Order: sequence, then C-alpha cells, then structure tokens
Amino acid sequence: MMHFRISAILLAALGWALPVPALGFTPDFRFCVATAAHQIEGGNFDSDWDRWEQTPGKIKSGHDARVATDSWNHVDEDVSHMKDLGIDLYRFSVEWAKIEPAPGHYRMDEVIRYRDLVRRLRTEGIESMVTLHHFTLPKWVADRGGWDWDGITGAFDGYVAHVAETLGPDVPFWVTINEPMTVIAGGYVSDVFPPGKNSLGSIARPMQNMVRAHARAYHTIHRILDSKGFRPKVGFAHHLRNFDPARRANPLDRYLARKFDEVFNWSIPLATLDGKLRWKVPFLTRSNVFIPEAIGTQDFFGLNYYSRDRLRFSLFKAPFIRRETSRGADTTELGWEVYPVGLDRLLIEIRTLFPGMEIHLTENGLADRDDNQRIPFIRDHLAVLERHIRDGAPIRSYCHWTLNDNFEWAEGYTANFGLYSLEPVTLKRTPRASAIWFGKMTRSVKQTGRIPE
Ligand code: GCO
Repeated sequence: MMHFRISAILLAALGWALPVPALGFTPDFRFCVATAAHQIEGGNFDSDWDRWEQTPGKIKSGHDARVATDSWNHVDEDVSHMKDLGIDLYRFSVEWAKIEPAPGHYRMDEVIRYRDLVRRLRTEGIESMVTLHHFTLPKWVADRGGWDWDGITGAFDGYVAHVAETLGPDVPFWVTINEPMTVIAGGYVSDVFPPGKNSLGSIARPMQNMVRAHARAYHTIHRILDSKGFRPKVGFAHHLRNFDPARRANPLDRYLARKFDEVFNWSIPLATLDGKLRWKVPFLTRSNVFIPEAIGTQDFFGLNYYSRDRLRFSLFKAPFIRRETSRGADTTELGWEVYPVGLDRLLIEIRTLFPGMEIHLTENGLADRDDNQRIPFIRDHLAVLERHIRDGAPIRSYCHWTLNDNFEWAEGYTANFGLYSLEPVTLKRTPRASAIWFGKMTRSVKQTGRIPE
C-alpha cells in the first residue's frame, strides 16, 4: 500500500514536471465518406421517390435520380478515389426497393452486388457502415401507407433479416434508419418529401412506427449475427440541429426553439433510453407511448450535423414560423449557416445524455460548388471533434457527406456536396481542391494525431 502511494506521488510529480500530451486522433479513428443508394445508383424505379420525382413541380429543375452518379458502373474509380482520400470507412445504403421490389420477392442478385462491394472494400482496407433505410421506400410499402402503415415494422424486419444474413459477417456497423426526423419534417410536417402530408398533426404515428421498426431491426441484426460470433454495432443516424430563438428576449421565439429541440432533436434518441416516445405541442400534436423493445437499442450514437436555425414566431403574418440564419453569418450555397460551434454544443449534450456511448459523426458537409468554403468547414468541424476526443469522448469516425456530387432530393443536382464534382451526361468525376487537401489531411492526422494547419 505504502509502496503504491509513493509511486503514485512520484508519477504525479513527474506528470506535473513533464506533462504528457493527451492524445488527439488515435490511429483507430476512421475517416469516412457517406452516400445513399438512391442518390448515387440510378435505376431505382420501384421506389416511392422515383414516383415522386416524376410528379411535376416536386424536384428543382425537373431533375430525377434515374441515372444519378451511375455508381455501379464506376465502382473501380470511386473506390480508388476513396483510397486517395485516405478513407477507412465507407457509409452507404442498401436499397429496399431494389432488394424487395414486391412483397416477399427478394432479388438475390441485388443483395449479392452489395455483398461483393463490401468484400471488395474490405480487401482495400475499407470497412463498411451499411444504412438500411435512407429516405426511400418500395412503392408497395408506400401504397400500404408507408410509415403510417403499422405493418411496416414486420415488412422492414423481413428485409433487414435478409440483408443481415447475406452481408452480415462483413459489416461491423449498421444504421437502421437515417434521419428519421428529416423524413418526418420533409414528408409529414411539410411536403418536400413523399408522402407530402403537410400537417404537423400527422407525425405521431409514423414516428412511433419508425422507433418500432428500428428496435425490431436492432434485435434481428444482433440475433442473426451474434449467434454466429460477430459483434456488429447498430444504431440510428440522427440529424440534430441547433435551434435558437431569432430574438433572444422574445418568449415565443424561445418557446419555439425549445419545442423544436425537444421534438426534432431528442424525442427519438431518448426513446432508446427509457422506451418512452413522448412530446407535446399544445393543440397540435402529442405522443405518449411506451415502446419497451426500444430500450438500449443504440450501440453507438450516429450524428449527422450540418447547421443551426434561428426560429422566429410571427403572430400576424404567414408563415407563422420562420427559420433564419444569424445576422452576418457565413452561409453555404443552400443558405445553411456555417456553425461549427453547434457541433460542440450537440456533442456536449450527447455526452451528457448518453455517457460513455461510442459516437460516430455519420454525416457532415456542405453545398459548395466553387469549393471556396469546404476546406475551412471540414477543418473547423474536425477541430471540434479533436477537442472532445482529447477530453476523453469516444468519437470513432468522421464521415464526410459526400464523395461525388449527387442527387440532392428536392434540390435535384443543383446542390453540390461532393469532394469530387460530377459532370452531367459524361458523369466524369474530378477532384475538387478540397479532395486533394482531404487526402493529405487524413495522412497527416494518422501520423501526428493532429489536424494540419
Ligand atoms: C440528409 C441526408 C443526405 C443529404 C445530405 C445533404 O442529411 O438529408 O442524409 O441524404 O443528401 O444531408 O443534405
């Protein structure tokens, strides 16, 4: 005991004299790019989004995703670009509408295509993070009511089991549902995504079904893979934003910011802690259900972080709720405020609410065709991660959205998020200056643990 005390005192004294630098990015930190099947593959004819895109007026400039980046015919090139970027992890989604175009009818060739991709990546030293639902649904599911249909939990589970059986052994990370609240905001609160409900009162049921579907998928993936000796990690990718009042002193703006934070940011993540999906917006919408099977269904916290909104309530003029950016703020080509401090704020909250939970930044990026802002944007967000890692946070990856310019949903091809630009028609990929920088940056971080100046 005495001996221990003396060495502890000696060590402490030495530590004081020669402070050991806390580690920044450790060699096991993964650099990653993220994509989604519908946005890159093309030919997703059996999906609700394909139908949506063919409806006039839904997508900017009348674009559709029928060709997208034609990713399957450019696999060699894209994988070699990932190598140039120094990528260790590729986050992509598998497409339910292609794998199960009709109920119970599975296309084995489609699943095998993904399995081959996963194996190919592995031989290149790149791990896979597979998303099972990234905004699109098979038409047959949408026709039964999509996320409003209570049968979706079982239907999704059948598809998930199929994918887990085939790809499972080679996939260490699974995202069940990407950004459940973006689906709700885009397709239920407003009408920029299918099914285009445009009614705040419609959100409770689809949200409950998403939590149920996620929970069931979580248990199915573990049942199938754990029994074979694998230990996959399964979670959501949550889109979290900072919501601040437009006028700090205005109680209505402050109330709005609080409500958006409660419902949009935290209602679903918190349901994985206590099973309660609970919120209330007086007179408009509420939920108070207990979903016990959701408890403990996040092995990691997947965070998609982009921006913040300032919210303004105007009593006398429609629209009554407005989203604004801070005065004088730097904004991206889509008008989103550049706000790395927001990542810091959200990480503090995540670490408080989910202490010790592994965190992956499953998306972060910006629309920047001219590539003027991308390098400082990435650097500033990575600097926030670095500070948290030094502080002991178990942050395990950074996924940049995205590899190539692609189909940006309602924006069509008008918003360019790629490290590589994509030429229309020829589909030629060209590295932007930020792609070259990214490749140098990842190599230097691996060597030094630090982001280069
Ligand atoms: C999302 C999706 C991506 C987007 C990206 C840029 O966050 O909306 O996950 O599919 O393309 O975020 O908006």
